[in-house]
Order: sequence, then structure tokens, then C-alpha cells
Amino acid sequence: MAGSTFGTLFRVTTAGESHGPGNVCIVDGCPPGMELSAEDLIPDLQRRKPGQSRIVSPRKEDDTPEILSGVFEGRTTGTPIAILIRNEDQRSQDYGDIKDKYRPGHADYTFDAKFGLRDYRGGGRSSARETTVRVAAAAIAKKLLRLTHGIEVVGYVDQVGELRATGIKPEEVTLEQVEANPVRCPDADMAAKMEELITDVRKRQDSIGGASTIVATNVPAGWGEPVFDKLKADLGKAMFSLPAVMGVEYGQGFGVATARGTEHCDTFVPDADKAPPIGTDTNRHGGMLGGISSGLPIVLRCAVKPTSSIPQDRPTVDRNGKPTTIATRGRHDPCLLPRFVPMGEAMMALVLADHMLRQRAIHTADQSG
Ligand code: EPS
Repeated sequence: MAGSTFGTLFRVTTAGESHGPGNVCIVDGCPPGMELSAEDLIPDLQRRKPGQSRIVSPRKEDDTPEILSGVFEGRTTGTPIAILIRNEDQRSQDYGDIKDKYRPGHADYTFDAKFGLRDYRGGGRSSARETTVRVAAAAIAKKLLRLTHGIEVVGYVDQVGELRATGIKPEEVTLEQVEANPVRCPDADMAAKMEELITDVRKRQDSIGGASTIVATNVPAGWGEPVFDKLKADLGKAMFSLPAVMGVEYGQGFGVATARGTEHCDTFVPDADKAPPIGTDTNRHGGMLGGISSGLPIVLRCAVKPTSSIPQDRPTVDRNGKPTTIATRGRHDPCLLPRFVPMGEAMMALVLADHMLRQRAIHTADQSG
């Protein structure tokens, strides 16, 4: 399926649209013998689903996953794991008006340009609804990474519009801090301001962008495949495959453009907690050197654009290029960031699970990695 499969050894294929009967994924490559049930998938699906707070889409979905294959007597069998999540609260009539028009800034136009037709209901396959099954698949990846290496992947919101939480230490952020407020910003004071801003933007029938940092701790040194499948290349592809992501940076990120080498390059130091026993005193490199993990936390940050579906009337054109106006009715997120966090974590976990298996594959003889 062109473009719908991700990963090499830990491989995920998704199918489904926002207003069809449901979304499915097939996870191929999960090693046999790992305890797994639908319960393992639920916590992250609950964090991702719409209707969870007053600052996200009010669409009501349970997002209860059904595991259809690949698990026997509570353990993975090593065969493909199929997961189904049904759509339950579609309101396709909301989209009747935009059937032949293009939302500014939306994939409506490019889907039509590509396929010559599109499922216009709720954004079809370009909808964030598709990420349900990615998050389900990644819950398996997260469990595998935790059990084998103690790896934790945690994301958070650090910017909404002009409000930026500075001073957060990425590697110290806990899931509990992130989940303590509906914005998912671990700085509680800033989270309250961000929530107010999102509420205000929604009242004005507008939307707002922001940024999210995703961190993986305990990733051993050595993961990533030079040259085309470097960890930073695969993570970049993973993040850019999510709806609305416009930028990805690692560590010091775009700050490197003004940095001197003497300021940017982290100094190697002995670190007895690592194998090999080497670390760096700072982490401006974002946990990857040469696209290979260094043993330091992997830190990436995504810039996410404001939701393109806005209820205000705006100028656009129809399918024939004739000027008209458009207002989107649907139940849209005024800010994508709070629900972006589990999606970003999911893509990071899928990449890491894939590279864990790839590292294992090249070290079968010496059993390291
Ligand atoms: C979305 C539009 C909205 C959101 C949807 C993402 O869909 P609808 O208008 O049908 O309510 O609710 O998010 C989800 C349903 C979800 O599960 O994430 C979009 O255009 O991306």
C-alpha cells in the first residue's frame, strides 16, 4: 500500500478515514512472547481521543481498540497484530458544503489534485483521526522498548502561539506532570495561560499553532543506520508524516545557525551509568551524533501549524477555480497541540522499536545491542 506503511523490521500499515466505519492497522515484526492485551493500548488512546477536554474537538469517540490477530493466550505470537478502532460519532452532514470547495491551508486541494476525487467527510484520510491506530500500534512499541531497555518516551507542549514555556528540562519531565492539565504543558502556570489563550482563540472562531517537545530516555548508544536511515532522518520522516507538522528540530535545533563550534559541541565525559561508560556534559546534540544515538536523551521539537479548518467565512475557490467563500462546520480543535503530544510520542516510539530490532539484527553474533 503506497505510502501507508512505516518501518523496516517493526512495520505498521494503517488504513481508514475519519468518517468511514473505522480505522485499522497491522503491526508486523513485534517479537513473540510479549504479554499484550487491548488494555495496554487504552491509556494512550484516551490521551489522544477527541472530546477529552474543553479545549479540543468535542467529537465523542470511545476509541476502544479490538485486537483481531497476533495475540494468543495473552502473548504476542510474532505474527501480524491487527487492530480495529471503530468510528462512532461521525457527523458527515457538517461537510456537505465543502464537498466542492477547498479549505485554505488544508489538504482538500492536494488530495483532489493527486487522486481526482476525495472523501471530503471530515478530511477523509488526511484527518488526524487516522492517528488513532498509529497511537495503538505505538503502545505496543512503547511496551517493547520499556521491557527490553527501560526506554520511556514522553512528550509535552512547550508553546502555544506567543506563549512559550522556557526553563523546562526535557529529560526530567514526567508523564504525571504532562497529564496534570488539559494543555499537556508541564509548567503549570504557563499551562493555565495557554488554556486561556486557546479558549479565547476558539471564541473568536480562529485557531492557533504551537510546538511540542518529545523526549526518549535510556536509548542506548549505537542505534540508527547510516546513511539514509539515520535515526534523525527516520524521526524527521516520522514527525512530518503527522498532520500539521511544519518543522522538526533536534537538541539546539535552529539555534545552531548562530552558534560557534566551541559553544555548540558537547564535551565528552566519563559516565559510569552508560555502556560504553561515556556521556556528554550537555545535550545540545539532542541525543544523536551522525544520526546515531549517543546514549543521551533524544530530544526533538515539532512546530505545529494552526488548524486549517476554521468556522469563519473565508475566501477560496471551488473545484473549477471559481472564487467563492468557505466556513468549516466540523468539530475542530482550536489548537492541535494538546492532542499532538501522544501522536508525537507514538511516532518516536515506532522509530525506536524499528531501530532496536535493526541494531539487534546486525549484532546477532555477539548478542550486544
Ligand atoms: C479533524 C476534524 C474533526 C476532529 C478530528 C480531526 O473531525 P470531525 O469534524 O468529524 O469532528 O474531530 O479528530 C478526530 C475525530 C480524532 O479522533 O482525532 C481533522 O480534520 O483532522
